Amino acid sequence: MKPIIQEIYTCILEGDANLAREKVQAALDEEIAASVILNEGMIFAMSEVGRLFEEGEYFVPEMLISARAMKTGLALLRPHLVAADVKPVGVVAIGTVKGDLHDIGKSLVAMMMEGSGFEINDLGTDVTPEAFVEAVRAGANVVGLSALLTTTMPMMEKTIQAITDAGLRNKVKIIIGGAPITTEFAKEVGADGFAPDASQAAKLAKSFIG
Ligand code: B1M
Repeated sequence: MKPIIQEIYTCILEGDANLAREKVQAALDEEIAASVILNEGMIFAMSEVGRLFEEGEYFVPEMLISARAMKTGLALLRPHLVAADVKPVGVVAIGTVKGDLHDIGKSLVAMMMEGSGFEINDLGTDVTPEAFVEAVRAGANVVGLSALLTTTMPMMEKTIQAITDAGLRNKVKIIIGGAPITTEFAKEVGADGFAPDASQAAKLAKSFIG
């Protein structure tokens, strides 16, 4: 691993947002690919934060400051992940389901989809099934549901059910994802597909729109 990537990893693990901004900029200046900075430095650090939380070494405040450092770095990577001047191929309504406040993975998926030419309607976190239904009524062709908690996974099924009950299920493709989600779960809840990461989510959305 390049020293600068190791430094980015450490800044995020330690939640130093200012240093994370500085180091991510330095890595970009060294012409290291945004995907390498993201996957080998930043996402790797967040996995370690999760491990430390599980082991009782980190608590919610530590997770929060690491998330803040991650977001600071992501803001710098954004223009590199999102292509400019692409004609929209479709509209994606994306959000983290009701009860769930994790937004880093969802925002990454939104960025990669934007980079693939989609117009993004980012509904944020803690999004009710009704808000997703409204977004489909407003013209989304793809719905992206994110969940990071096992306790909020059932909300994905409720959201899909709400879209079905509103008579809109045949108007959209529904993609779900997040750390606890699997292909089997996606089939069980009636989603059209599951993607394990942001770039595969973008590819899947594109394959649906053709
Ligand atoms: Co939370 N948290 N958290 N947390 N948190 C996890 C998820 C956890 C696994 C930590 C752990 O125990 N190891 C655990 C869940 C356990 C479980 O459910 N089995 C957990 C817990 C327990 C909690 C609280 C309950 C803690 C508490 O209060 N006691 C609480 C819940 C709050 C709530 O949501 N109601 C909580 C709170 C928080 C913070 C607010 C402090 C903070 C979030 C800040 C924020 O997002 N703004 C936080 C964080 C940072 C984490 C960890 C450490 C990191 C998450 C992250 O951003 N990862 C996380 C541990 C972990 O994931 N290892 C953890 C980086 C991100 C890039 O990855 O989001 O997985 P991820 O996204 C990936 C893929 O999953 C995929 O693409 C992305 C990569 O390209 N993907 C999709 C995501 N969405 C997709 C959608 C798609 C397709 C792919 O299609 C639409």
